[in-house]
Amino acid sequence: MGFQIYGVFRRLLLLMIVVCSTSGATLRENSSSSSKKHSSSSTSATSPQINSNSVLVALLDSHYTELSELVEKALLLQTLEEAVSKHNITIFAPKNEALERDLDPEFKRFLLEPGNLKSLQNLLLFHMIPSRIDSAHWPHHRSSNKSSHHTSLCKDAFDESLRISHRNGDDHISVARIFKPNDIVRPDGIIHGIERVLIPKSVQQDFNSRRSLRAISAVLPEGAPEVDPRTHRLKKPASPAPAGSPPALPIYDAMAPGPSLAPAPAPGPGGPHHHFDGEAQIKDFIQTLLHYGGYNELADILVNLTSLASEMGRLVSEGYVLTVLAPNDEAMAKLTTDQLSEPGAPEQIVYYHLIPEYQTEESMYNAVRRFGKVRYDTLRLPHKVVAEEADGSVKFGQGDGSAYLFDPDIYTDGRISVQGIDGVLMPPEETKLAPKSSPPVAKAAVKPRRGKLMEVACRMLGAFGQDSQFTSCH
Ligand SMILES: *[C@@H]1O[C@H](CO)[C@@H](O)[C@H](O)[C@H]1NC(C)=O
Ligand SMILES: *[C@@H]1O[C@H](CO)[C@@H](O)[C@H](O)[C@H]1NC(C)=O
Ligand SMILES: *[C@@H]1O[C@H](CO)[C@@H](O)[C@H](O)[C@H]1NC(C)=O
Ligand SMILES: *[C@H]1O[C@H](CO)[C@@H](O)[C@H](O)[C@H]1NC(C)=O
Repeated sequence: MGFQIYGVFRRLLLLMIVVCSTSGATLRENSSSSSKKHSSSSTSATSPQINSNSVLVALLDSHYTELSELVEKALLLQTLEEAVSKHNITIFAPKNEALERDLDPEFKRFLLEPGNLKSLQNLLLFHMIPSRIDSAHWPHHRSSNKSSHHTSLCKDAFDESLRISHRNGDDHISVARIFKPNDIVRPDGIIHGIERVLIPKSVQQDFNSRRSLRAISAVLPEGAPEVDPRTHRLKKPASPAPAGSPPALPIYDAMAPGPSLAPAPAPGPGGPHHHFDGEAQIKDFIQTLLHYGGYNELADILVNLTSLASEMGRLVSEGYVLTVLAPNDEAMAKLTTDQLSEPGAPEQIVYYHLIPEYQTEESMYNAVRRFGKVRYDTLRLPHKVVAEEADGSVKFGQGDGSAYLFDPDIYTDGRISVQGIDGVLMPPEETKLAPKSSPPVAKAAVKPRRGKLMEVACRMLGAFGQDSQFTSCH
């Protein structure tokens, strides 16, 4: 009921907007002319005509009420009318829950602030592509040569294409699952329903710099001088570095000394003042990994087996950025017991998958296309990981030990980026040694489920009589 009335209201609103904009155009175009009759016929030829069968009318009338409301709030109707008068458009419409519930409330508030209209417009236009993309034409194979990269209507994201891919039995646009392909089909466009909001980097950056500015200004009154636990010297007073600028020390100076096989410490009460809440961001990305599916082993290692999650949280809190190359569960299952049983091996393995830079699928793909081979630093000094283009994707490592970028941009928030890969990477010298010293463990033994790393770690801890400390082992 309410819906129907709402729909009618919307149609009226659109009609009003169309009438207003055409008559506005008429006035503007013909201010010098007094021949009204002539002018009205001429404007109908020049200014965008909106057909009641248009995809725009369908959008405003659809169950994507949150999206259409935002399109109106962002004053985008006229832009879109002009777009559909020239070409078809494809709209990837986030379902209402994605815009209502799933969006970080702080981010949503940011978008709705009048001063941030441009960010809201960019965000919405990022969901629209200036051509007709019917689901019948989507690539269904990752090495398919059909171009699956599309540029959106968001001009500030011209270098950030949206990729349509097929994985885990579903189509995705960038990170969002397309749950209703071809939901609404009209002569001038198509609407596909997607499960989450796509956020262009520019908007993310605007938001992050705004947020860090606010966080820093909130912290500004300095308390007692602090002693740096790493150097045992007095911490320098907060440097006047601009908000969001990277920390002065290289990330290696900020890392905890030496790997230690220890469960994550319980979070202490009231943490220190951080510019960024790195812990929350890490938690968020691990939640995302778990929801995404197929990355439980890595999540388990980060959270339960080692203190890496809190270590990463601390680094991010201090302003460092990280890209996580996340091996999926299948890849993890192929690790041999020998590869895991050295003390500190899980940390060393994970450190080799952490790149102290913020990279997305897009930026890495562009880099390997442009430069051929790219070497990224890892947190496992001094080893670097090599990336190159292969089969229209990014391939890391070399030879047998290589892995494809398989699930791009699982999580990207401007500080942490998580890229799913289909293999576990080892520094070159170790890939040579590892298979020799350890015949692969029978594959069948690998499937069951507490992670294998967990098993090994629990066994080791058991041997040292520390079992009781490590609740996850029971
Ligand atoms: C939109 O796509 C349809 C079907 O491909 C085509 O017939 C039509 O001419 C296109 N419209 C515009 C404005 O390009
Ligand atoms: C796909 O593109 C690559 C190079 O970009 C080319 O070597 C390969 O032959 C193409 N494959 C098909 C099936 O066209
Ligand atoms: C950590 O261990 C607990 C208890 O065994 C388990 O319920 C939880 O899912 C694990 N966390 C992750 C991220 O795997
Ligand atoms: C408005 O009307 C005049 C005729 O008086 C016509 O020549 C012109 O095309 C119209 N204005 C514009 C700019 O289209």
